[in-house]
Amino acid sequence: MTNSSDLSLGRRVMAMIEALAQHSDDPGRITRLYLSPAHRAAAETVLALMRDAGLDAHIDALGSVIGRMEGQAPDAPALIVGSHIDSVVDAGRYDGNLGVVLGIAVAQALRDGGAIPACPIEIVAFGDEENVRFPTNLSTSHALAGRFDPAWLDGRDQDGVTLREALIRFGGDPEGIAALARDPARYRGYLEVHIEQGPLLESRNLPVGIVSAINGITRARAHVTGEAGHAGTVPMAMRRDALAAVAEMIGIVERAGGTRTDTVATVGVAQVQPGAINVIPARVDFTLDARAPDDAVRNAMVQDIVTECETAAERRGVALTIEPFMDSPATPMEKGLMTVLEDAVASLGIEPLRLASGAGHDAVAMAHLCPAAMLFVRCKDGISHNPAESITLEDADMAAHVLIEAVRKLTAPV
Ligand code: HGY
Ligand code: MN
Ligand code: MN
Repeated sequence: MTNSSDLSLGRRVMAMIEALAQHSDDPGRITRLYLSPAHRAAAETVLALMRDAGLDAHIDALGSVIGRMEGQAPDAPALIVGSHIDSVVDAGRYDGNLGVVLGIAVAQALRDGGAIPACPIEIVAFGDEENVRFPTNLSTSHALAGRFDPAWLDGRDQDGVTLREALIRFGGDPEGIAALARDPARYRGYLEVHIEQGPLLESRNLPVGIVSAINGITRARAHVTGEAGHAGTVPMAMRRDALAAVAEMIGIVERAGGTRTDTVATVGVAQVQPGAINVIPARVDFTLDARAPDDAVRNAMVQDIVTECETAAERRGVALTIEPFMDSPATPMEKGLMTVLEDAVASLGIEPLRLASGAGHDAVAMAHLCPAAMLFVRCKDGISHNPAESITLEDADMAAHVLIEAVRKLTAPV
């Protein structure tokens, strides 16, 4: 069978993408951090879209939006299709959102086609996949897998607001988190469709690909404390300049990340205090994000970074503290589900290509609950975490048809 589509599914997907793109905490760009007002508005839009698609939908205690389509056998293990609706700062409109609206479009297409799946299907819009606002690790999907860390509730954002306080303001329920844990016996699998956020599919002229594994991630918050002083009077040799120290440390991170072709390391945030042109910086708070497909390689790289930064801090007479808050293991996708996705891709006349994911995803957390697999969708120039992120209508439509084929196969009567 090949895909002689009228693109109507793709158009439905792109329309829902635009509906979600309206919700941002920053005028003129897309920023939708976990539990922000824009996240609340987007969650309510997803709730309405799910209900329009015939799903029984609600927003859970942590702010995830859950839509459920009953099957012929209500107690049969369900299939989950999901992704996230939170974003980074000045984000693109497809990262995460695409996988959510594709799930909704597929559920609606099955219902409109009169298909009643053998088992229930749940569509989920997670809210804390980027982990940009709080020092968490895929908190909303880990909660479904029964792995929510209560310490996350006390984590603070850059304004000092705790996750607990933000959750209550959002309308969530800290006391209801434990009950979110799902029984593994009641779930047959998790599928996530996501933009590739890299250039491989485009280079191979393929609209979609099957994810083989997701790289491991270490994230940490670091703090360097030196001594404020007059920029005009303190001799260079007598300074304890926190920003000059961090500049050296950023070089250490960049070199460590580049020692292998399959590793990366990034300092994405650096906040300088007091931040005046004529004051020697007293303190810098910065972040570390280090990744590799192999956990031993990642851990060795992180250890090298820490050791070299500590040496630099000592030589410069500044204090360095490093607070790791994420240790996300490299996660292979489940072979059986990968084969279902490969067969679905091939049935539409596309060469099934397997590729690794340098980006993290909720599938890492969901793999603790049930078998998990991902389908990647080509994105222009591989750009993501950037407002220039884009996909084509045709690829959105193709992804929807692949997902329909896979969902049909996984929810067929046995
Ligand atoms: O950072 C990541 O890999 C993902 O976008 N959260
Ligand atoms: Mn994402
Ligand atoms: Mn992302």
